[in-house]
Amino acid sequence: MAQPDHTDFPDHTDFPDHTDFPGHTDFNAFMAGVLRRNPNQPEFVQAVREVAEDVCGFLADQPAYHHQQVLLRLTEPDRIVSFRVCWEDDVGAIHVQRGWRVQNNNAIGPYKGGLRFHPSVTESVLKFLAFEQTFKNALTGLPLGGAKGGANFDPKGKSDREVMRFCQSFMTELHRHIGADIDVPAGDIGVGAREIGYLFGQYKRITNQFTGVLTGKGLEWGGSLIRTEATGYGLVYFLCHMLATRGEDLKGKRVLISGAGNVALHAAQKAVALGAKVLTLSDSGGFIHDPDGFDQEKIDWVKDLKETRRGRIAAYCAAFPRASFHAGQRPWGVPGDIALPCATQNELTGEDARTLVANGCIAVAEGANMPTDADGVHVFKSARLLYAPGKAANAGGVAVSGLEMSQNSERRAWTEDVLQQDLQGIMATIHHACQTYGDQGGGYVDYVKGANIAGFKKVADAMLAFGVV
Ligand code: NDP
Ligand code: 2IT
Repeated sequence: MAQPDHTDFPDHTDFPDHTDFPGHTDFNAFMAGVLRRNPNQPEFVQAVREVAEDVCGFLADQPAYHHQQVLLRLTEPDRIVSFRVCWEDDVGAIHVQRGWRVQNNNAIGPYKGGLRFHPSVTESVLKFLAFEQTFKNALTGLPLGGAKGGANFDPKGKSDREVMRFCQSFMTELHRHIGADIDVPAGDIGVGAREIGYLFGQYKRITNQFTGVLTGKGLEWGGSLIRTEATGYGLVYFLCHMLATRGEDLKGKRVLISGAGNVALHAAQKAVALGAKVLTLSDSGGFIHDPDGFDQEKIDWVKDLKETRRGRIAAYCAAFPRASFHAGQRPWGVPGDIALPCATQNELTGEDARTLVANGCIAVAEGANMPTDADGVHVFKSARLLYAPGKAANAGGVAVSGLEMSQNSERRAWTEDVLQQDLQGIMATIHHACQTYGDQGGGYVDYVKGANIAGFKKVADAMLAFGVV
């Protein structure tokens, strides 16, 4: 019988013995294959490794999945579209950016996931995000596949008109690949309400259709209540469930938050509302430490600074002189009980994790996607911290995006009460799924393992039903 070409696409060597699954050995062989096929894509390999570490063990006595190479198939995106985005700045200079949409998997629903506009965006970053999104979306219990897209465009320092022209140019190509039942993008870093407006306006103009093709829309044109708040609020709901397993709550807890964007500020808002003392926020310039804590008024001040004035976080200290700004640093050295990384990937290293543990931190919940590097994850697991990966803890955003899609389909808008209840119910369900698959005995839940296996199982079962495609 003809063997697959081992030099081209060495999937056969990844699982040398199809009748057996010798666990750890296969994990190494599997990862060697992932590395070979994805050279110079460290973020993607990191995200796959984190899932494979747990899923390979789970597969050991699940021949149905490993005989069908489900994990291997999940690590090859269904497709990646890459395109040129040209735009003209306010003085007439022409710029060329690169745009992408990575459609990772649509086994359980239309592709779904955000768009990121940031100079650090590469194919590797978007592949890791689309891969993680696939598991996250499965955890929500909603019919959503996994995707991510974006461009290496930096909205910072650009005028509204420049951002508009960029968004229009980006959508002029992207519109061919998306649709309310095909792929539904949303926001992420650098893509907020303003960008979604320009993107939706251009989609509607090109196609002459008013559909739920994007989420995070304005309330006047098909958006959902609480979508803006959902990721940060959901993160804190998830955190509360984790704390409750140890008889704790948020009252009086000192919370360190990184970022000062959508996720960070709404997480801060909910944490403060539940009695926590939030001590830090940050942006790419450094972090601010307010020893008095941020109250709602201060959070609103930062929101206005970032969203309306589009300023830098350092400006906070001029308005609130008891606070200090630490240029070029991250907040993880400030003593605190809880850490909520809400900025970007790999912003919390092994060294940061050791500092947090040494300072008595009891819980870490990820608002950002993969903010903790591989070393940091192992530090948290070894210390048996309450540690929730982004794919579980920040799923509230995409969950309410899913609810926005449902509202668009029925051309109705649900009340805030209904949406709040749904969001809280979904976060509780995800927490329960993590407990089910991540319970290590002795009161310790490995939330990473729980999220990986619960997410994998749902997508894998759908893939098995479809046969080899
Ligand atoms: P925003 O653009 O609103 O805010 C991003 C924040 O992170 C800003 O404060 C930004 O600072 C900071 N930041 C971005 N890149 C870097 C970097 N390389 N180094 C240091 N700081 C950085 O994005 P969101 O709040 O929407 O997203 C934050 C994280 O949450 C991302 O990881 C995203 O993938 C994740 N997420 C977002 C969801 C959503 O619904 N929006 C849902 C689930 C996860 P600066 O202004 O200086 O760039
Ligand atoms: O990472 C994420 O889950 C998001 N940026 C939100 C995606 C969405 O489709 O709402």
